[in-house]
Amino acid sequence: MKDSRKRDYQNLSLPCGDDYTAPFADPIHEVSTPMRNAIWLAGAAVMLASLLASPDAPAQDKKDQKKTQPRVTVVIPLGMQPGAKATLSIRGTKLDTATEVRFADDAGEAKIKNKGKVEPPDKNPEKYGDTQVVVEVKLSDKAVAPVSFTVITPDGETKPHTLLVETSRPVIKEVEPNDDFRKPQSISEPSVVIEGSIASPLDIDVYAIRGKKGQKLRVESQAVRHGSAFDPHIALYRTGQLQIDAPPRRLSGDVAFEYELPRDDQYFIAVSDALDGGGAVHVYRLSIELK
Ligand SMILES: [Ca+2]
Repeated sequence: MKDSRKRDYQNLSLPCGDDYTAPFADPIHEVSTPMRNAIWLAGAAVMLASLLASPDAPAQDKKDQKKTQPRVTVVIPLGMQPGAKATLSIRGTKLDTATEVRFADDAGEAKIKNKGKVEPPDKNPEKYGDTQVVVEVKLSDKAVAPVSFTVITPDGETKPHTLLVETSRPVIKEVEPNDDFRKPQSISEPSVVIEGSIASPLDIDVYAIRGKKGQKLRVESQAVRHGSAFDPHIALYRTGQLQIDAPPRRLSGDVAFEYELPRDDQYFIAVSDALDGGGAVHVYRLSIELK
């Protein structure tokens, strides 16, 4: 079943002909040689300064400290709305002994529902966490971004972790099934944030939006930089035509691109995992703006 969905998607990945457009140059190659030298010198200066400043804090000590301190890797889902109540799963290391989840600036109240060990994706507890604490959160209706929380445990308190709060645009939930270009999830508003997940390996989420020639479509993922295991691959189609496939990574592994629409048409934004992974920690937010 999953394989057939994937094949269906690949059949729609037309070869890159005249319609293929790479809207951005790779930003790394835009950096000039004097600029690269300046960046290298700045990096060397920072390294030297850190060596001089902390002669008795070798790297191994820091590593050990990292292992004994509780740490948040990701919150599922990645965000919620002011005034809302939601159940959040906070993943990380050493969170199975959590005694409290505390929001900064009275932005919200959290009640612990349960806590324990979990299986990390890719057997990578350092990156994705092997424990979780599940909390019921009531966010203040006055909450404005950035909202952050910490988890308190007998071993100490985590660093603040960001909960995404969108106050200017509607946030809509991904609705399955949306794996098929013939049955995509239609987006009717010109500016939205979608809260979704690649819930299982080979899952694909297809969003459709109607646009007019000359309008600019801007798409941005929020996933990797917030600790999600989702490795975003985004392709843009119009009816039967590939427009953009895997635009350059920016934003610490997330994807953002802007594209001027070549004609009045229906456009499809296909979101999938670059490594065909999927699961509870493959969460994302997708910002879509048409103007
Ligand atoms: Ca899907």
